[in-house]
Amino acid sequence: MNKTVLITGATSGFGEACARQFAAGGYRLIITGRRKERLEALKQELEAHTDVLPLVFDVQDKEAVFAAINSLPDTWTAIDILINNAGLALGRDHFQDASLDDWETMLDTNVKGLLYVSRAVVPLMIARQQGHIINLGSIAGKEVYEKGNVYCASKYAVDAISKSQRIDLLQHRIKVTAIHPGAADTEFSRVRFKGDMTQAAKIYEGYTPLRAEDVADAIYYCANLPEHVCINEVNITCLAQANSFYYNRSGNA
Ligand code: NDP
Ligand code: 8X3
Repeated sequence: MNKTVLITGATSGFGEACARQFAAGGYRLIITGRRKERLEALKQELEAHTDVLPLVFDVQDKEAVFAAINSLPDTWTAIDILINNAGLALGRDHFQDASLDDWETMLDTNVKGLLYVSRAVVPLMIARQQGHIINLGSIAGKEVYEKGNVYCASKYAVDAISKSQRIDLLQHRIKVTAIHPGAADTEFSRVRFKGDMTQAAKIYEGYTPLRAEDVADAIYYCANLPEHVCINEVNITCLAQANSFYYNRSGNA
């Protein structure tokens, strides 16, 4: 096995869990994020198993994204799988109260960042007439919930972009899979509530949420099917969650 996977947002949560899972499966890893020290620590941990190339950039920064991908060493340009995972929610407020800065950061990261990284990597896949793009959407991109407004909008956009990538890249034999998880206990809520651990913990009260490894398992499964098979999308929640609104918080799930 000498396939290469590029994972955005590998410093935490789903991305970090994917890095471990794909390393265990023998993939070569390009791991990206803004927190350099975390990328270096992950490289140190995983390089006993596989080759690891850390790249530090902010997906919101168009020039930095293209500079990083366009200056990949020749031995790293054959990217088989791109996991567009970097993303975040900021705030959970009614539309009329929400911060415009938070809205812009979510759109710049979850939508524009995903577009920049995809546009930078897709030519490398087209040149080889093969590849697999795996985009992290959310159940928030399937059903809008109160106070979800622009985060939900950003994930609806990921859903739409995934569908259109699948159509436009069809002739180039590139698979596109959208993964739509429900509540998962990562750093996501701590980031959303800007370090307020009490508010973050409340999200997961009364039930067992998904773990990052659960989502990485689903991603790994989708990435390792026969060449002629593509799972187009996956909606994945914990046992206690039916959709964006209905949770079983009784403590029995
Ligand atoms: P985490 O907060 O644990 O991880 C987010 C990752 O994204 C980090 O590695 C972070 O790296 C990276 N990231 C954020 N902003 C940027 C940026 N501007 N440039 C580069 N990297 C960035 O969250 P999750 O693992 O839970 O989230 C991963 C994805 O899954 C997100 O797209 C999220 O919206 C989605 N999701 C999460 C769910 C959940 O309940 N946890 C459910 C459904 C979807 P760094 O800070 O080092 O840059
Ligand atoms: C994260 C899941 O329900 O917090 O995308 O929006 S939710």
